[in-house]
Amino acid sequence: MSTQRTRFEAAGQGHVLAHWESLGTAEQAAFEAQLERVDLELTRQLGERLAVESEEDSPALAPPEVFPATVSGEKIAERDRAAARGAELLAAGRVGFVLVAGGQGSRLGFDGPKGAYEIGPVTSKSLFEWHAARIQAAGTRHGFQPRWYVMTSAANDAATRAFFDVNGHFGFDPADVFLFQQDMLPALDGEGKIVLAAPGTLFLAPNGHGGTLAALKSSGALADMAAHGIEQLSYFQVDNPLGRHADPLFIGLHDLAAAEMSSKVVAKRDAAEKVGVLGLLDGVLGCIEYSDLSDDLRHATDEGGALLFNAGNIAAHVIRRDFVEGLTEGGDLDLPWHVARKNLKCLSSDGQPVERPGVKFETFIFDALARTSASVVLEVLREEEFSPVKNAEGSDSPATTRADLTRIAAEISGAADAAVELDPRLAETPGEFTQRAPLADRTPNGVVFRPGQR
Ligand code: UD2
Repeated sequence: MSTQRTRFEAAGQGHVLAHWESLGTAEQAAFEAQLERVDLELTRQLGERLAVESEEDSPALAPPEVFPATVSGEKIAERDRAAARGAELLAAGRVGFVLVAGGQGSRLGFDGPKGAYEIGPVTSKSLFEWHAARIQAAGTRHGFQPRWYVMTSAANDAATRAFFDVNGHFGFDPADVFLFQQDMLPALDGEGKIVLAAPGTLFLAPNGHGGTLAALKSSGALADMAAHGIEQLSYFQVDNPLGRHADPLFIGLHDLAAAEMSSKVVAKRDAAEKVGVLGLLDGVLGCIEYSDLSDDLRHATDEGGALLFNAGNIAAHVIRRDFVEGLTEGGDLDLPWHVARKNLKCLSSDGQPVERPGVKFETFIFDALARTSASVVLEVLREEEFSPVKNAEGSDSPATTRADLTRIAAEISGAADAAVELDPRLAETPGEFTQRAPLADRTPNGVVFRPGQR
Protein backbone atom coordinates (compact mmCIF):
# COMPACT_ATOMS: atom_id res chain seq x y z
CA MET A 1 0.00 0.00 0.00
CA SER A 2 2.88 2.32 0.71
CA THR A 3 3.43 2.82 -3.04
CA GLN A 4 -0.05 4.24 -3.54
CA ARG A 5 0.12 6.20 -0.29
CA THR A 6 3.40 7.76 -1.40
CA ARG A 7 2.02 8.49 -4.87
CA PHE A 8 -1.20 10.08 -3.62
CA GLU A 9 0.44 12.06 -0.82
CA ALA A 10 3.03 13.40 -3.24
CA ALA A 11 0.14 14.54 -5.46
CA GLY A 12 -1.62 16.25 -2.56
CA GLN A 13 -4.35 13.61 -2.65
CA GLY A 14 -3.37 11.68 0.48
CA HIS A 15 -6.77 12.47 2.03
CA VAL A 16 -8.33 9.63 0.01
CA LEU A 17 -6.56 7.18 2.36
CA ALA A 18 -8.01 8.73 5.52
CA HIS A 19 -10.17 5.66 6.19
CA TRP A 20 -7.61 3.05 5.14
CA GLU A 21 -7.31 1.50 8.61
CA SER A 22 -11.09 1.02 8.83
CA LEU A 23 -11.18 -1.10 5.66
CA GLY A 24 -11.15 -4.89 5.67
CA THR A 25 -8.41 -6.78 3.81
CA ALA A 26 -10.57 -7.39 0.72
CA GLU A 27 -11.75 -3.75 0.71
CA GLN A 28 -8.14 -2.58 0.97
CA ALA A 29 -7.14 -4.78 -1.98
CA ALA A 30 -10.02 -3.50 -4.12
CA PHE A 31 -9.29 0.11 -3.14
CA GLU A 32 -5.58 -0.29 -3.92
CA ALA A 33 -6.44 -1.67 -7.38
CA GLN A 34 -8.66 1.36 -7.97
CA LEU A 35 -5.94 3.77 -6.80
CA GLU A 36 -3.38 2.19 -9.09
CA ARG A 37 -5.50 2.99 -12.15
CA VAL A 38 -5.76 6.72 -11.39
CA ASP A 39 -3.70 9.00 -13.66
CA LEU A 40 -2.62 11.54 -11.05
CA GLU A 41 -0.88 13.79 -13.58
CA LEU A 42 -4.13 14.11 -15.57
CA THR A 43 -6.02 14.68 -12.30
CA ARG A 44 -3.57 17.50 -11.47
CA GLN A 45 -4.06 19.11 -14.88
CA LEU A 46 -7.83 18.91 -14.60
CA GLY A 47 -7.74 20.28 -11.08
CA GLU A 48 -5.68 23.24 -12.30
CA ARG A 49 -8.37 24.09 -14.83
CA LEU A 50 -10.78 24.69 -11.99
CA ALA A 51 -8.50 27.32 -10.56
CA VAL A 52 -8.33 29.19 -13.84
CA GLU A 53 -11.83 28.40 -15.13
CA SER A 54 -11.78 30.87 -17.98
CA GLU A 55 -14.95 32.26 -19.50
CA GLU A 56 -13.75 31.49 -23.03
CA ASP A 57 -15.45 34.01 -25.28
CA SER A 58 -17.80 32.06 -27.49
CA PRO A 59 -16.33 31.52 -30.97
CA ALA A 60 -17.74 33.11 -34.10
CA LEU A 61 -20.37 30.63 -35.27
CA ALA A 62 -21.59 30.13 -38.82
CA PRO A 63 -24.06 27.50 -40.03
CA PRO A 64 -22.43 24.40 -41.60
CA GLU A 65 -22.96 23.25 -45.16
CA VAL A 66 -25.75 20.65 -44.92
CA PHE A 67 -26.86 17.98 -47.40
CA PRO A 68 -30.64 18.54 -47.17
CA ALA A 69 -33.21 15.93 -46.19
CA THR A 70 -35.23 16.67 -49.34
CA VAL A 71 -33.34 17.14 -52.59
CA SER A 72 -34.10 18.38 -56.08
CA GLY A 73 -32.25 18.99 -59.32
CA GLU A 74 -28.75 17.57 -59.59
CA LYS A 75 -28.78 16.70 -55.88
CA ILE A 76 -31.09 13.79 -56.78
CA ALA A 77 -28.39 12.12 -58.88
CA GLU A 78 -25.82 12.81 -56.12
CA ARG A 79 -28.18 11.27 -53.57
CA ASP A 80 -28.78 8.15 -55.65
CA ARG A 81 -25.07 7.70 -56.40
CA ALA A 82 -24.25 8.00 -52.70
CA ALA A 83 -26.98 5.57 -51.65
CA ALA A 84 -25.66 3.04 -54.15
CA ARG A 85 -22.11 3.47 -52.84
CA GLY A 86 -23.28 3.06 -49.25
CA ALA A 87 -25.17 -0.12 -50.12
CA GLU A 88 -22.00 -1.44 -51.79
CA LEU A 89 -19.93 -0.79 -48.64
CA LEU A 90 -22.55 -2.43 -46.40
CA ALA A 91 -22.81 -5.50 -48.64
CA ALA A 92 -19.01 -5.80 -48.69
CA GLY A 93 -18.94 -5.85 -44.86
CA ARG A 94 -16.91 -2.62 -44.76
CA VAL A 95 -19.11 -1.08 -42.04
CA GLY A 96 -18.93 -1.88 -38.33
CA PHE A 97 -21.51 -0.71 -35.76
CA VAL A 98 -20.39 1.15 -32.62
CA LEU A 99 -22.90 1.74 -29.83
CA VAL A 100 -21.84 4.02 -26.97
CA ALA A 101 -23.58 2.87 -23.80
CA GLY A 102 -21.13 3.74 -21.04
CA GLY A 103 -23.07 6.71 -19.72
CA GLN A 104 -25.16 6.70 -16.55
CA GLY A 105 -28.77 7.34 -17.55
CA SER A 106 -29.39 9.39 -14.43
CA ARG A 107 -32.10 11.63 -15.93
CA LEU A 108 -34.30 8.61 -16.68
CA GLY A 109 -34.20 7.44 -13.09
CA PHE A 110 -33.69 3.87 -14.32
CA ASP A 111 -31.38 1.72 -12.24
CA GLY A 112 -29.39 -0.37 -14.69
CA PRO A 113 -27.68 0.00 -18.04
CA LYS A 114 -29.81 2.35 -20.12
CA GLY A 115 -29.82 -0.17 -22.98
CA ALA A 116 -31.73 -2.58 -20.73
CA TYR A 117 -34.64 -0.15 -20.51
CA GLU A 118 -37.81 -1.73 -21.97
CA ILE A 119 -39.14 0.57 -24.70
CA GLY A 120 -41.17 -1.71 -27.01
CA PRO A 121 -44.71 -0.21 -27.19
CA VAL A 122 -46.30 -3.69 -27.10
CA THR A 123 -43.43 -6.04 -26.34
CA SER A 124 -40.84 -5.58 -23.61
CA LYS A 125 -38.10 -5.17 -26.19
CA SER A 126 -35.18 -3.27 -24.65
CA LEU A 127 -33.21 -0.44 -26.25
CA PHE A 128 -30.33 -2.89 -26.75
CA GLU A 129 -32.65 -5.25 -28.64
CA TRP A 130 -33.98 -2.44 -30.86
CA HIS A 131 -30.41 -1.62 -31.89
CA ALA A 132 -29.61 -5.32 -32.43
CA ALA A 133 -32.73 -5.67 -34.58
CA ARG A 134 -31.84 -2.69 -36.77
CA ILE A 135 -28.31 -3.95 -37.32
CA GLN A 136 -29.50 -7.49 -38.09
CA ALA A 137 -32.15 -6.09 -40.47
CA ALA A 138 -29.35 -4.35 -42.36
CA GLY A 139 -27.36 -7.58 -42.52
CA THR A 140 -30.35 -9.34 -44.06
CA ARG A 141 -31.12 -6.45 -46.45
CA HIS A 142 -27.58 -6.07 -47.77
CA GLY A 143 -26.35 -9.64 -47.34
CA PHE A 144 -23.53 -9.30 -44.80
CA GLN A 145 -22.78 -10.51 -41.27
CA PRO A 146 -22.70 -7.40 -39.04
CA ARG A 147 -20.17 -6.90 -36.26
CA TRP A 148 -21.38 -4.92 -33.25
CA TYR A 149 -19.01 -3.02 -30.94
CA VAL A 150 -20.63 -1.98 -27.64
CA MET A 151 -18.91 0.44 -25.29
CA THR A 152 -19.65 0.20 -21.60
CA SER A 153 -18.01 1.76 -18.58
CA ALA A 154 -17.05 0.38 -15.18
CA ALA A 155 -20.38 1.86 -14.03
CA ASN A 156 -22.38 -0.66 -16.08
CA ASP A 157 -20.06 -3.20 -17.72
CA ALA A 158 -20.94 -6.23 -15.58
CA ALA A 159 -24.68 -5.55 -15.77
CA THR A 160 -24.47 -4.99 -19.53
CA ARG A 161 -22.58 -8.23 -20.15
CA ALA A 162 -25.08 -10.13 -17.96
CA PHE A 163 -27.99 -8.57 -19.89
CA PHE A 164 -26.46 -9.59 -23.23
CA ASP A 165 -25.86 -13.13 -21.93
CA VAL A 166 -29.35 -13.61 -20.49
CA ASN A 167 -30.83 -12.34 -23.78
CA GLY A 168 -28.70 -14.55 -25.98
CA HIS A 169 -26.95 -11.49 -27.44
CA PHE A 170 -30.35 -10.63 -29.04
CA GLY A 171 -29.85 -13.13 -31.82
CA PHE A 172 -26.24 -12.21 -32.56
CA ASP A 173 -23.54 -14.86 -32.53
CA PRO A 174 -21.58 -13.75 -29.41
CA ALA A 175 -18.43 -13.93 -31.56
CA ASP A 176 -19.84 -10.98 -33.57
CA VAL A 177 -20.37 -8.76 -30.52
CA PHE A 178 -17.31 -6.97 -29.11
CA LEU A 179 -17.93 -5.40 -25.69
CA PHE A 180 -15.30 -2.94 -24.50
CA GLN A 181 -14.92 -0.45 -21.65
CA GLN A 182 -14.10 3.23 -21.69
CA ASP A 183 -11.90 4.77 -18.99
CA MET A 184 -13.21 6.33 -15.80
CA LEU A 185 -12.03 9.52 -14.10
CA PRO A 186 -12.21 10.58 -10.45
CA ALA A 187 -14.58 13.41 -9.66
CA LEU A 188 -13.00 16.40 -7.93
CA ASP A 189 -14.24 18.95 -5.43
CA GLY A 190 -13.99 22.68 -6.11
CA GLU A 191 -10.36 22.72 -4.95
CA GLY A 192 -9.25 19.88 -7.20
CA LYS A 193 -9.27 17.23 -4.47
CA ILE A 194 -10.38 13.71 -5.45
CA VAL A 195 -13.80 12.83 -4.01
CA LEU A 196 -14.59 9.57 -2.20
CA ALA A 197 -17.87 7.74 -2.81
CA ALA A 198 -17.25 5.51 0.24
CA PRO A 199 -14.38 4.95 2.74
CA GLY A 200 -12.62 2.59 0.30
CA THR A 201 -14.06 3.75 -3.01
CA LEU A 202 -13.21 6.73 -5.21
CA PHE A 203 -16.02 8.65 -6.88
CA LEU A 204 -15.35 7.62 -10.48
CA ALA A 205 -17.34 8.66 -13.56
CA PRO A 206 -17.08 7.70 -17.26
CA ASN A 207 -14.67 10.00 -19.09
CA GLY A 208 -17.18 11.07 -21.77
CA HIS A 209 -17.98 9.53 -25.14
CA GLY A 210 -14.86 11.16 -26.52
CA GLY A 211 -13.28 8.32 -24.55
CA THR A 212 -14.66 5.98 -27.23
CA LEU A 213 -11.69 6.76 -29.48
CA ALA A 214 -8.98 5.73 -27.02
CA ALA A 215 -11.07 2.77 -25.82
CA LEU A 216 -11.50 1.49 -29.38
CA LYS A 217 -7.72 1.44 -29.63
CA SER A 218 -6.80 0.12 -26.18
CA SER A 219 -9.48 -2.60 -26.17
CA GLY A 220 -8.32 -4.06 -29.49
CA ALA A 221 -11.60 -3.14 -31.20
CA LEU A 222 -9.76 -1.21 -33.94
CA ALA A 223 -7.52 -4.20 -34.62
CA ASP A 224 -10.59 -6.45 -34.68
CA MET A 225 -12.21 -4.13 -37.24
CA ALA A 226 -9.10 -4.15 -39.42
CA ALA A 227 -8.95 -7.96 -39.22
CA HIS A 228 -12.55 -8.11 -40.45
CA GLY A 229 -12.11 -5.62 -43.29
CA ILE A 230 -14.15 -2.92 -41.54
CA GLU A 231 -13.21 0.52 -42.87
CA GLN A 232 -16.10 2.67 -41.63
CA LEU A 233 -17.71 2.86 -38.18
CA SER A 234 -21.41 3.65 -37.83
CA TYR A 235 -21.45 5.32 -34.39
CA PHE A 236 -24.67 5.83 -32.41
CA GLN A 237 -26.09 6.36 -28.91
CA VAL A 238 -28.08 3.94 -26.80
CA ASP A 239 -31.08 6.23 -26.24
CA ASN A 240 -32.51 6.47 -29.78
CA PRO A 241 -34.25 3.25 -30.98
CA LEU A 242 -35.29 4.95 -34.25
CA GLY A 243 -31.68 5.34 -35.34
CA ARG A 244 -30.89 4.22 -38.88
CA HIS A 245 -27.48 2.76 -38.16
CA ALA A 246 -27.00 1.28 -41.64
CA ASP A 247 -28.09 4.23 -43.75
CA PRO A 248 -26.67 3.74 -47.28
CA LEU A 249 -27.10 7.44 -48.15
CA PHE A 250 -25.19 8.65 -45.08
CA ILE A 251 -22.41 6.07 -45.48
CA GLY A 252 -22.17 6.73 -49.22
CA LEU A 253 -22.07 10.55 -48.96
CA HIS A 254 -19.36 10.23 -46.31
CA ASP A 255 -17.30 7.80 -48.40
CA LEU A 256 -17.63 9.70 -51.71
CA ALA A 257 -16.53 12.90 -49.94
CA ALA A 258 -13.48 11.04 -48.57
CA ALA A 259 -14.62 12.34 -45.19
CA GLU A 260 -12.96 11.19 -41.94
CA MET A 261 -16.01 11.79 -39.73
CA SER A 262 -19.54 12.82 -40.70
CA SER A 263 -22.66 13.72 -38.74
CA LYS A 264 -26.42 13.54 -38.96
CA VAL A 265 -28.50 16.53 -37.87
CA VAL A 266 -32.19 17.29 -37.51
CA ALA A 267 -33.79 20.72 -37.63
CA LYS A 268 -34.02 21.80 -34.00
CA ARG A 269 -37.57 21.64 -32.56
CA ASP A 270 -37.05 25.05 -31.03
CA ALA A 271 -34.23 27.22 -29.68
CA ALA A 272 -34.37 25.50 -26.28
CA GLU A 273 -34.04 21.91 -27.52
CA LYS A 274 -31.26 20.17 -25.62
CA VAL A 275 -29.11 19.13 -28.52
CA GLY A 276 -25.76 20.43 -29.62
CA VAL A 277 -25.62 22.47 -32.82
CA LEU A 278 -23.18 21.87 -35.62
CA GLY A 279 -21.52 24.88 -37.16
CA LEU A 280 -18.27 26.49 -38.23
CA LEU A 281 -16.57 27.68 -35.03
CA ASP A 282 -14.08 30.33 -36.07
CA GLY A 283 -14.23 28.66 -39.47
CA VAL A 284 -13.65 25.10 -38.21
CA LEU A 285 -16.45 22.50 -38.23
CA GLY A 286 -17.57 21.58 -34.76
CA CYS A 287 -20.50 21.18 -32.43
CA ILE A 288 -21.43 23.51 -29.59
CA GLU A 289 -23.18 21.59 -26.82
CA TYR A 290 -26.56 22.94 -25.74
CA SER A 291 -25.15 23.81 -22.30
CA ASP A 292 -22.38 25.89 -23.89
CA LEU A 293 -24.51 27.73 -26.45
CA SER A 294 -24.94 31.40 -25.51
CA ASP A 295 -28.50 32.73 -25.48
CA ASP A 296 -27.97 35.13 -28.37
CA LEU A 297 -26.59 32.34 -30.58
CA ARG A 298 -29.34 29.96 -29.43
CA HIS A 299 -32.05 32.44 -30.47
CA ALA A 300 -30.33 33.94 -33.53
CA THR A 301 -32.59 33.89 -36.61
CA ASP A 302 -32.00 34.37 -40.33
CA GLU A 303 -33.72 37.06 -42.39
CA GLY A 304 -36.74 34.77 -42.76
CA GLY A 305 -37.07 34.51 -38.98
CA ALA A 306 -36.00 30.84 -38.88
CA LEU A 307 -33.44 29.66 -36.31
CA LEU A 308 -30.00 30.39 -37.73
CA PHE A 309 -28.28 27.60 -35.78
CA ASN A 310 -30.73 24.76 -36.06
CA ALA A 311 -28.48 21.90 -37.20
CA GLY A 312 -29.26 19.77 -34.15
CA ASN A 313 -26.63 17.12 -33.44
CA ILE A 314 -28.27 13.69 -33.07
CA ALA A 315 -24.95 12.03 -32.26
CA ALA A 316 -25.07 9.68 -35.25
CA HIS A 317 -21.72 9.62 -37.02
CA VAL A 318 -19.81 7.70 -39.66
CA ILE A 319 -16.15 7.64 -38.73
CA ARG A 320 -13.32 6.22 -40.85
CA ARG A 321 -11.34 3.58 -38.96
CA ASP A 322 -7.99 4.92 -40.13
CA PHE A 323 -9.00 8.36 -38.80
CA VAL A 324 -9.40 6.80 -35.33
CA GLU A 325 -6.08 4.96 -35.83
CA GLY A 326 -4.42 8.28 -36.58
CA LEU A 327 -5.99 10.13 -33.66
CA THR A 328 -5.04 7.41 -31.18
CA GLU A 329 -1.57 6.35 -32.34
CA GLY A 330 0.18 9.06 -30.33
CA GLY A 331 -1.56 8.06 -27.09
CA ASP A 332 -2.86 11.46 -26.02
CA LEU A 333 -5.75 12.63 -28.19
CA ASP A 334 -5.86 16.03 -26.46
CA LEU A 335 -9.57 16.43 -27.11
CA PRO A 336 -10.82 19.44 -25.12
CA TRP A 337 -12.09 18.68 -21.62
CA HIS A 338 -15.64 19.65 -20.72
CA VAL A 339 -16.41 20.37 -17.09
CA ALA A 340 -19.72 19.22 -15.62
CA ARG A 341 -20.51 20.73 -12.24
CA LYS A 342 -22.91 18.46 -10.37
CA ASN A 343 -24.06 17.72 -6.86
CA LEU A 344 -22.34 14.50 -5.85
CA LYS A 345 -23.46 11.98 -3.25
CA CYS A 346 -20.05 11.49 -1.64
CA LEU A 347 -18.14 11.23 1.63
CA SER A 348 -17.21 14.24 3.75
CA SER A 349 -13.68 14.51 5.15
CA ASP A 350 -14.92 13.06 8.44
CA GLY A 351 -16.39 10.08 6.64
CA GLN A 352 -20.06 11.07 6.60
CA PRO A 353 -22.25 10.61 3.51
CA VAL A 354 -23.06 14.07 2.14
CA GLU A 355 -24.26 15.67 -1.08
CA ARG A 356 -22.05 18.51 -2.17
CA PRO A 357 -20.98 20.28 -5.38
CA GLY A 358 -18.33 18.44 -7.35
CA VAL A 359 -16.90 18.35 -10.85
CA LYS A 360 -16.84 15.62 -13.48
CA PHE A 361 -14.71 15.80 -16.63
CA GLU A 362 -15.66 14.50 -20.06
CA THR A 363 -14.41 14.65 -23.62
CA PHE A 364 -16.96 14.70 -26.42
CA ILE A 365 -16.51 12.70 -29.62
CA PHE A 366 -17.85 15.54 -31.77
CA ASP A 367 -14.75 17.57 -30.86
CA ALA A 368 -12.89 15.25 -33.24
CA LEU A 369 -14.76 16.97 -36.10
CA ALA A 370 -12.24 19.81 -35.85
CA ARG A 371 -9.51 17.33 -36.85
CA THR A 372 -11.16 16.31 -40.13
CA SER A 373 -10.12 17.57 -43.54
CA ALA A 374 -13.52 16.59 -44.96
CA SER A 375 -16.81 16.03 -43.19
CA VAL A 376 -20.39 15.59 -44.37
CA VAL A 377 -23.37 16.99 -42.45
CA LEU A 378 -26.54 15.19 -43.51
CA GLU A 379 -29.94 16.52 -42.51
CA VAL A 380 -32.45 13.78 -41.72
CA LEU A 381 -36.11 13.94 -40.73
CA ARG A 382 -36.77 13.80 -37.00
CA GLU A 383 -40.04 11.96 -37.50
CA GLU A 384 -38.19 9.17 -39.29
CA GLU A 385 -35.16 8.59 -37.12
CA PHE A 386 -34.82 10.63 -33.96
CA SER A 387 -36.83 10.14 -30.79
CA PRO A 388 -34.43 9.55 -27.89
CA VAL A 389 -35.38 8.34 -24.41
CA LYS A 390 -33.82 10.86 -22.04
CA ASN A 391 -36.29 12.07 -19.45
CA ALA A 392 -38.73 10.12 -17.27
CA GLU A 393 -41.60 12.46 -18.32
CA GLY A 394 -42.39 15.07 -20.93
CA SER A 395 -40.31 15.50 -24.07
CA ASP A 396 -37.79 12.81 -25.09
CA SER A 397 -39.39 10.37 -22.65
CA PRO A 398 -40.44 6.69 -22.89
CA ALA A 399 -43.99 7.87 -23.76
CA THR A 400 -42.90 10.03 -26.69
CA THR A 401 -40.50 7.38 -28.00
CA ARG A 402 -43.15 4.64 -27.79
CA ALA A 403 -45.62 6.92 -29.59
CA ASP A 404 -43.10 7.44 -32.41
CA LEU A 405 -42.33 3.71 -32.65
CA THR A 406 -46.07 3.01 -32.84
CA ARG A 407 -46.66 5.70 -35.50
CA ILE A 408 -43.85 4.34 -37.69
CA ALA A 409 -45.03 0.72 -37.28
CA ALA A 410 -48.54 1.74 -38.32
CA GLU A 411 -47.19 3.69 -41.35
CA ILE A 412 -45.15 0.68 -42.52
CA SER A 413 -47.66 -2.07 -41.75
CA GLY A 414 -50.89 -0.23 -42.48
CA ALA A 415 -52.19 -1.63 -39.17
CA ALA A 416 -54.55 0.90 -37.61
CA ASP A 417 -54.75 -0.77 -34.21
CA ALA A 418 -54.26 1.27 -31.04
CA ALA A 419 -51.04 -0.51 -30.10
CA VAL A 420 -48.79 -1.79 -32.84
CA GLU A 421 -45.13 -2.69 -32.87
CA LEU A 422 -43.06 -3.75 -35.83
CA ASP A 423 -39.76 -5.47 -35.31
CA PRO A 424 -37.16 -4.00 -37.70
CA ARG A 425 -35.98 -7.53 -38.50
CA LEU A 426 -39.34 -8.12 -40.16
CA ALA A 427 -39.65 -4.86 -42.06
CA GLU A 428 -38.46 -1.26 -41.99
CA THR A 429 -40.33 -0.21 -45.16
CA PRO A 430 -43.85 -0.87 -46.51
CA GLY A 431 -42.28 -2.87 -49.36
CA GLU A 432 -40.48 -5.20 -46.97
CA PHE A 433 -43.64 -5.56 -44.91
CA THR A 434 -45.82 -6.50 -47.87
CA GLN A 435 -43.23 -9.02 -48.92
CA ARG A 436 -42.69 -10.58 -45.50
CA ALA A 437 -45.71 -10.31 -43.20
CA PRO A 438 -49.39 -11.14 -43.82
CA LEU A 439 -51.70 -8.49 -42.37
CA ALA A 440 -53.61 -11.26 -40.63
CA ASP A 441 -51.08 -11.46 -37.78
CA ARG A 442 -52.63 -10.27 -34.55
CA THR A 443 -51.82 -10.87 -30.90
CA PRO A 444 -54.25 -10.48 -27.95
CA ASN A 445 -52.53 -7.36 -26.59
CA GLY A 446 -52.13 -5.49 -29.80
CA VAL A 447 -50.62 -5.93 -33.22
CA VAL A 448 -47.09 -7.13 -33.03
CA PHE A 449 -45.06 -8.16 -36.01
CA ARG A 450 -41.95 -10.08 -35.14
CA PRO A 451 -39.60 -12.20 -37.25
CA GLY A 452 -41.06 -15.64 -37.81
CA GLN A 453 -44.55 -14.56 -36.74
CA ARG A 454 -46.51 -16.09 -39.54
C1 UD2 B 1 -26.19 14.13 -26.39
C2 UD2 B 1 -25.40 15.23 -27.09
C3 UD2 B 1 -26.33 16.27 -27.65
C4 UD2 B 1 -27.29 15.60 -28.60
C5 UD2 B 1 -28.07 14.50 -27.87
C6 UD2 B 1 -28.89 13.76 -28.89
C7 UD2 B 1 -23.35 15.32 -25.85
C8 UD2 B 1 -22.52 16.02 -24.83
N1 UD2 B 1 -24.54 15.86 -26.10
O1 UD2 B 1 -26.82 14.74 -25.29
O2 UD2 B 1 -25.56 17.23 -28.40
O3 UD2 B 1 -26.55 15.04 -29.65
O4 UD2 B 1 -27.17 13.58 -27.25
O5 UD2 B 1 -29.61 12.74 -28.25
O6 UD2 B 1 -22.98 14.33 -26.42
N2 UD2 B 1 -21.98 8.07 -23.16
C9 UD2 B 1 -20.98 7.12 -22.99
N3 UD2 B 1 -19.95 7.43 -22.17
C10 UD2 B 1 -19.88 8.62 -21.49
C11 UD2 B 1 -20.92 9.57 -21.68
C12 UD2 B 1 -21.97 9.28 -22.53
O7 UD2 B 1 -21.03 6.03 -23.56
O8 UD2 B 1 -18.90 8.82 -20.77
C13 UD2 B 1 -23.09 7.74 -24.07
C14 UD2 B 1 -24.37 7.50 -23.30
O9 UD2 B 1 -24.43 6.12 -22.92
C15 UD2 B 1 -25.40 7.85 -24.36
C16 UD2 B 1 -24.75 8.98 -25.13
O10 UD2 B 1 -23.34 8.85 -24.91
O11 UD2 B 1 -25.55 6.78 -25.27
C17 UD2 B 1 -25.29 10.36 -24.78
O12 UD2 B 1 -24.87 10.65 -23.52
P1 UD2 B 1 -25.54 11.86 -22.69
O13 UD2 B 1 -26.82 11.39 -22.15
O14 UD2 B 1 -24.51 12.39 -21.77
O15 UD2 B 1 -25.79 12.98 -23.81
P2 UD2 B 1 -27.07 13.94 -23.90
O16 UD2 B 1 -28.25 13.11 -24.06
O17 UD2 B 1 -27.00 14.92 -22.81
